[in-house]
Amino acid sequence: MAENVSASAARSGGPPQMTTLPLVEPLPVTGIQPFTKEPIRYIGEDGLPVQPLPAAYTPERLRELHGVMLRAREFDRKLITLLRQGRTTFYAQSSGMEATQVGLAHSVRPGHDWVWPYYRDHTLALALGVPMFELISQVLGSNSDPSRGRQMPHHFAARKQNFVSISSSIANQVPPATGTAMAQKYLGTDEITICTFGDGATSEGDWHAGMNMAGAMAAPCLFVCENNQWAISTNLRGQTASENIHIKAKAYGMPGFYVDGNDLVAVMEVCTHAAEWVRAGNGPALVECLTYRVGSHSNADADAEKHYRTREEVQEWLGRDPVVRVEKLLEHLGHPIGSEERANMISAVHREVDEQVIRAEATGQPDWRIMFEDVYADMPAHLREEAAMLRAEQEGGRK
Ligand SMILES: Cc1ncc(C[n+]2csc(CCOP(=O)(O)OP(=O)(O)O)c2C)c(N)n1
Ligand SMILES: [Mg+2]
Repeated sequence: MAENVSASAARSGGPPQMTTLPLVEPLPVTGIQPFTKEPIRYIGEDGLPVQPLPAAYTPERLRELHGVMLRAREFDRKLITLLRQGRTTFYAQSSGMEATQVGLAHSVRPGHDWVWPYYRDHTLALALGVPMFELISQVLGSNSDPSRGRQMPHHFAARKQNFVSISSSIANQVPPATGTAMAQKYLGTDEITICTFGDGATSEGDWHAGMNMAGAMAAPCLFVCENNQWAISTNLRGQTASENIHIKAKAYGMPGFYVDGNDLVAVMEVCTHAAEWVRAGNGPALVECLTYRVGSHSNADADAEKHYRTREEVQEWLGRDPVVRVEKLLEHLGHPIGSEERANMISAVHREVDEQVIRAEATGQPDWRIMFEDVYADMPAHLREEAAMLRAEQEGGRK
């Protein structure tokens, strides 16, 4: 297929030939290798380093990153409250997955690289600098929502960060992510694409199509599996007979990295290494972050423990809290976050959310007319007809 693309491009005088059939080259020795048996780890569960921390992880930097993680955690907590108050209708928390998403953000150049996220990636969005106001406006479907109430709540997009609109359909972001990466390569840019998905997504045909094509075309795409071990009520063993997810990368001709997704430093190091490998023109890479969703799947299954998983399992993973792990590391480094300081940080996030909710709600609800706008330059006849019908209904209702 690669040859066909190149041949047709040559005939049409189109874009330059793409490299065909990339082979997995041995990586430069950096300590970070693909296809490890165990997840790569820098900070143990007790907060002690299990290998030397790179010099960049100063206590100041770790405190800053901890603040990003805690902000996302408390954002989740507050948004669940909004949901329970009936001010929005859908929310999917990412609590427990902060190290994965904040760590991954570190390897992205916001507004330069392109991100095809999935629906649990608001922590990634926050870490990439998407304003909380935009996220809250989207969840509320207010006038200040960049998608103006036309998307399902909690399905964000952020133009400035090249953060593509989230789709509810599992894995259908994967083929277009590969397409984006192919375009980046054709155009000779130094951009890369980052595509995220859950463990459940790897069972979809779209996932295979996107991964296979990316491998065959050596597309500069970093695929990141946020393996939280559950796809609603299906656990990882029910999802695949493979020993893990990253091993599947071998079949697509790309390196597969395995990382402890609750270890911030490990995710940052592995994702940065993988992104640099992709950026250097080696083709795609897959990173599997092993983590856990400690909350419910969404408000559609509020009582997960009663139905498909045990309270003990959740407790075990709560004991591996990625935010607490950074706190333990800071304590070990002699820069602890005191309980009062932590409480103040939490209050500040709660205030921030409250302020942004008030600000977003004050912009009101989008007018019904906008559903017909921004789609076609010239509105087709059938839409003009529907708009006229709705207008008549609205005006009739007002009498
Ligand atoms: C094509 C498709 N099939 C089924 C669903 C229903 N569905 C919504 S979320 C989900 C689980 C996905 O799990 P995973 O990919 O592991 O992501 P997680 O929710 O665990 O973060 C399913 C099956 C869907 N949205 N789209
Ligand atoms: Mg999952």
